[in-house]
Amino acid sequence: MTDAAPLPHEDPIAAAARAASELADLTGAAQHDLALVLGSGWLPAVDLLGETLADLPSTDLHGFAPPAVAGHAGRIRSIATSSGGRALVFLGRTHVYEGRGVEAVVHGVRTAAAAGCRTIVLTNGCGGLHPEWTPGTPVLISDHINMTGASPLRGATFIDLTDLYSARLRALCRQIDPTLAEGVYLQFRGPQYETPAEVRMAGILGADLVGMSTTLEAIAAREAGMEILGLSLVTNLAAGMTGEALHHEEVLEAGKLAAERMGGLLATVVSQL
Ligand code: 8IG
Repeated sequence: MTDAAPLPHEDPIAAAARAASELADLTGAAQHDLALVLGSGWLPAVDLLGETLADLPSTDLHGFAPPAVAGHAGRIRSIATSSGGRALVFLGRTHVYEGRGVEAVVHGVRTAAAAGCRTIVLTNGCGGLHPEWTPGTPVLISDHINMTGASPLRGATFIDLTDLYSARLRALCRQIDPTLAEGVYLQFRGPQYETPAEVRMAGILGADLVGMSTTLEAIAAREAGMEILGLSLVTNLAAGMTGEALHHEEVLEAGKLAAERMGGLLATVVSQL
């Protein structure tokens, strides 16, 4: 463990390379093949992914900040997948609203790329805009709207975001589970949940899901040349869609209830990557 976050004056790619080198030492794996970021509601699924070969607090690696949110565990596991690959699993992530800067938000993604991962599965818990998507419903992310006003890119880095969320990987998921819906994920900065008016705005803009993560990670992953699968778990109906207020606890509860389905889905996907 060294600095609390990639330092403002430190090159983020160099910081990720350093973390990846420490990861190789601590896990005994020179390379990892794919990465998964497990967000709210997805953590209980981790035990179904394969045999855990190493498990460490993310703060053991250069540039990772301690977790700020209950239920966001901040650990990293190295897992043997049933297809003979090695997966790097991030349990918890750094969010924009933590105020540590965009570089800290995407440091895990860049570390995964530096560790050799060519594919990344980005998961999150989110609010759903369609009443038929009851809490516990998984949705494939087909595209995103980044409303954070931020970007992980520096300078004139004009990267293409067409097919950001791999059509190939989405089709693979639909083969595994033909009932899977697809939707556009809109990221707000948070940490407050939306007002009902903001949820209506999100719907008018073309969103099906609202959350506080994923889009900046996807952009950084695309910059690094990775193929991206985005999976949301609708843990609650977005604000104003029911008469109820939103609570962080219901988010965690929906995850526990959906763990088996999510774990099964993820394990099957991972075995085919
Ligand atoms: I879990 O309803 C979860 N994360 N912005 N809105 C936003 N983020 C979320 C929500 C939600 N639920």
